[in-house]
Amino acid sequence: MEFWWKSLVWCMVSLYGSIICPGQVAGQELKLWYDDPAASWVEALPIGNGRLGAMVFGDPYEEVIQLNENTLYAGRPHRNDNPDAKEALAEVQSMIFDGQYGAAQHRINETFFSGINGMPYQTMGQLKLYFDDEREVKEYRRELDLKKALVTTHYKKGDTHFTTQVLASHPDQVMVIHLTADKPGAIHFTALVDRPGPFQLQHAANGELLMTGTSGDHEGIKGGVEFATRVRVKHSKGEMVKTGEGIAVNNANSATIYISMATNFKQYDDISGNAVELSKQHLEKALGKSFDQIRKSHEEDHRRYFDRVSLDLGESEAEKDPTDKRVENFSKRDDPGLAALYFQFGRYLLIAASRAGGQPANLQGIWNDQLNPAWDSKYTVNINTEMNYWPSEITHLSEMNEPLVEMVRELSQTGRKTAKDMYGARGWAMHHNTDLWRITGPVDGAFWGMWPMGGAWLTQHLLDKFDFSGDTTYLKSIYPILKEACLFYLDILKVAPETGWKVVVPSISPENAPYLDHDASVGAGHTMDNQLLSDLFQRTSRAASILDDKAFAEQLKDSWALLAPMQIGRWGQLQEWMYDWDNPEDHHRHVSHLYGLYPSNQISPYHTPKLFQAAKTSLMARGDESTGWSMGWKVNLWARLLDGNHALKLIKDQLSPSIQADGKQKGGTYPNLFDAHPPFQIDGNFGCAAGIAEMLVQSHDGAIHLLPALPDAWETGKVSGLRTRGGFEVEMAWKNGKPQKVTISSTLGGYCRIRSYYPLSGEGLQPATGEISNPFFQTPEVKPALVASASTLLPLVLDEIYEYDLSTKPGKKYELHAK
Ligand code: FUC
Repeated sequence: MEFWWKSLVWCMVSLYGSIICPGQVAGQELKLWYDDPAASWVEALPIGNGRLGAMVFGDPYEEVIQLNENTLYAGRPHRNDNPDAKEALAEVQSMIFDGQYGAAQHRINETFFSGINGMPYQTMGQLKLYFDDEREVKEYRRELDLKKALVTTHYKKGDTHFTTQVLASHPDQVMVIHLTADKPGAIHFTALVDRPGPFQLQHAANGELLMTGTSGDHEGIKGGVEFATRVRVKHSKGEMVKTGEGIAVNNANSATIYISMATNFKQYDDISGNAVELSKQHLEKALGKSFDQIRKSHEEDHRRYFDRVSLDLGESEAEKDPTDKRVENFSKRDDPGLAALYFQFGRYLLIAASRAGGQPANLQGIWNDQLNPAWDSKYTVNINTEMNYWPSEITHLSEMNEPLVEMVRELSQTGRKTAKDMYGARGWAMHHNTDLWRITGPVDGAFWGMWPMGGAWLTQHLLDKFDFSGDTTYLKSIYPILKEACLFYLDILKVAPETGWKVVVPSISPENAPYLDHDASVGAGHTMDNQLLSDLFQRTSRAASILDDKAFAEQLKDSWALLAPMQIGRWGQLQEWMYDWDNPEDHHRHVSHLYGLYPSNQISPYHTPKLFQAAKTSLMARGDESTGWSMGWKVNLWARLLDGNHALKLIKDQLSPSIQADGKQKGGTYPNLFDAHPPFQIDGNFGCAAGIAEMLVQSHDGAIHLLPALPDAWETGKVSGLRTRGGFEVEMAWKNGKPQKVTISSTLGGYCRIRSYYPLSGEGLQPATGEISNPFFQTPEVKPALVASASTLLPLVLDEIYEYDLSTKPGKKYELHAK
């Protein structure tokens, strides 16, 4: 009786009121939890405040907190253009138009590359806590609470219960570890910091550990990022002593460890900051606050964003299991809650990795334990960086894409010289990669890197932010970036002699080659390039009209008219190339030509049905299983193809364990829910989270489409807080696949068009007539597709739809019901 009572008190007290004991059913709580410490980095749990990141292992004998600061990159300000490109350009273009693709690729490799391929993002190192207590561990549980943004580890040694809580605070700009026990004087540990690269360590005043150093040299660029990490311990009772290189705390009731990290990085061309000073300022401010004070403002700050969206896809028995077991079994049993958890984990990661005023999330967000991570953990902009931000608008985290907007602004500055020196063009240019230094020259060689389209894709995100917010002051602030992106393409487009279309040359269809015909990747007029320019010209033209730059708006319309149409090839597929080179056996991870279907809205079941069918044929041929991010993309693509069951199949493929019985890894998910390319790449997390939203609400195709791609397995559920173009917000409950109660909130007012597979009723709801007058629901103009053979087209079968118009006022809510 007494034991029962005591454990209940322990459960309640130690978890701040959430009554969860080890092994208990977590219900629909938004937690990742495990009954073992992390044995590897992809089992550890991520925390972050946008700038500082950590992976928490939860080890009761030797705790590891792996540390990151997101401006710690190798190298220093530099550029990577090769001006020889300008002279070779005309020659390369005529080689391509002559069909000498291999020779053109060879010449590009000689003249376009500088040998500098971007600088790696580097780990800060790790903090280790040695507990020096070998007693057996019982009642172990560690968890990441997505709502509180808090990692907690509990266990019992002897008859003492220990709790460790770790968080990364945005308001206080420090990370904090709080160690407690339910017996007085039970806290003992030694803290040490180190890193896999060079560093200096000293004991500063007040028992503080100070680690300093400089980032690595790379590809001939000398390391210039100076970093500083400070670790300071406050404890109640007991004592604190210096030990060799560390600090030891003995016999304390509790201890709070403050970690402050900073670098000298100010901007891509300025590293004149003072890491030692800045880390000290952050630390000293935070030290004045107790753990509870820091935790409280941290939680408030995090929940301000996180709580905007809730998602319930139904409960199941599976929720009794730890998260890694749920991933293991996801494809074999019904566990809709794991999809909802994964969705919210994506939102959690975006809040933790991308905060206004800082750097955008890179290939690993902000979490990296190496000095030379895969693909340098920088920014690959031929899919990966964009995918990181797919969930930002629809899942109501628009503030989190501000670092991306700023990065594009900076690229528009550095990219001007690239446009001028390499192409003799106006405007700004970039290729398929960048890093902290905002390099804009091509990297990695022609096969992968000869793609001058980064600016065209990234600017779409700037425009999306406007379409969701309707903020014309913001539109004005990004307009010069858009205009100069257009100027570059207006200057470099060339007429393809055989077709007369204006095309980008040289370029690639990322990172594929038409192996059926030849194996060089470089060519002209690839479908994705045409689609990107169609979006860039049309959307910038619309922005120009809004902002009264009429002449430019007209020029862009005229230029759009000269671009190539999409083509449907010999097996009914959407052609990836200007020529019908597509191989039906091609399972390449990139599906670049399907950009027109998602994230763009050029391909629609209602407006361009032939292209819709051709896109489906192409996607079916590409297959399902692939790298993590490729599956994340396909979730969105199947959602846009209005096939919820196939989208869920992709989620199941993506949420299957990456690590196989033989130790080999495949595209999938790690035990900590990180996406596996493999290796870990965060884009897949974000891509799939966006895809789940896209299955529930879409707004790109002339209306807000409710439950456009709901799988049979999610027949009952609720969602709130999803955002749409035109500044609307959707809350909705559904049963047997049918929307029950739908609440539309309007922030901008104006007409709202609603599309549903079921009839709806509600005050002010009118059957839709004619074109919708709200400009945010306008769909793009698409040239008629060229079709090789109509007999190869898939038959089009669409569910019946009901469309309504609703006149809305800003700040008002509208309730709709199933009829
Ligand atoms: C692109 C992809 C790879 C990988 C890399 C970071 O090059 O083709 O699969 O995701 O980016």
